Amino acid sequence: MNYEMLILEKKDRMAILKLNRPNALNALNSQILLELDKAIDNIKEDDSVDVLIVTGEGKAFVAGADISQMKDLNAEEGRKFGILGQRVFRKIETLEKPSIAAINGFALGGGCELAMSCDLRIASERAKFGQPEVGLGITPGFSGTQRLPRLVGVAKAKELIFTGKIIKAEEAQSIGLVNKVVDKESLLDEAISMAQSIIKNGQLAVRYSKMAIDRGMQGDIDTGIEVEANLFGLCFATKDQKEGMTAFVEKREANFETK
Ligand code: CO8
Repeated sequence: MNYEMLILEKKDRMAILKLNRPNALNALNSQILLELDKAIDNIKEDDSVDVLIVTGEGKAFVAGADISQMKDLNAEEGRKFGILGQRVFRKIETLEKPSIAAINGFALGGGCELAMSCDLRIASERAKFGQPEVGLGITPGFSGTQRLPRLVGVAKAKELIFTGKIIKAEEAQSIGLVNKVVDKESLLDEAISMAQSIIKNGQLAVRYSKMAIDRGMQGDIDTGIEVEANLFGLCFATKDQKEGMTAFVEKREANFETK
């Protein structure tokens, strides 16, 4: 599969997906969103991939949805464009495999929303975050109004969205928007190292854990607890559970089947 605006590299059970439209700070137009959609399908189906890393080429992660493309849209076209981005980001969020956003620079508007659709976020110290849409006369449209309050709490999300202010990586970490801030040079290595720490474990257990957390966070706690009980039970039908526990008892490293 050839991409014009993405670079997809696979190695060591990881897929590294780089948005590659640096002249427009990787702004999300329909083409790049449709390419992202295809790339996620490809990663979902590829059994050689356990973890997805998303990053950007150049000085931006993503500086938002493409303002030039959106400028003259009518209400129906705007709605459709919003739904396209929402659908692609939801596909990333619901991918069984864990995802890490390696945020190399500006993550504004749709860029912040893309980062939030990943499970984990590592930021370069130069990264900047914000939902500046109200300054353009629109609301966040790729589910930022839904994911930001879930990540940082309602009051902080309202502050960021109502003021449109841009915050630095350190502040993003202090409010829980990013997991870790690292220097610019080591960003990708840190993301790869985090991916490796995930890959060494039983992948079915990782995926079931993701499913339990996500289902639980979106519903009531009793349903979440029931989901956990069922997935926990299911683990005992896997070779990974037998291997993981046998390896512990035999005092050796586990060698998981799903690797
Ligand atoms: N869309 C299109 N082009 C962009 C975007 C963008 N979001 N951001 C930057 N670019 C382009 C610039 O136009 C410029 O192009 P050119 O060289 O042809 O003039 C090039 O990228 C480089 O940008 P700058 O010269 O502006 O670079 P600076 O380093 O001076 O500034 C900034 C960097 C501060 C990031 C600045 O580019 C900026 O403010 N960008 C816009 C940020 C923004 O407002 N983002 C939110 C967009 S709205 C959104 O994401 C909504 C998502 C949901 C949509 C739902 C649709 C219905």
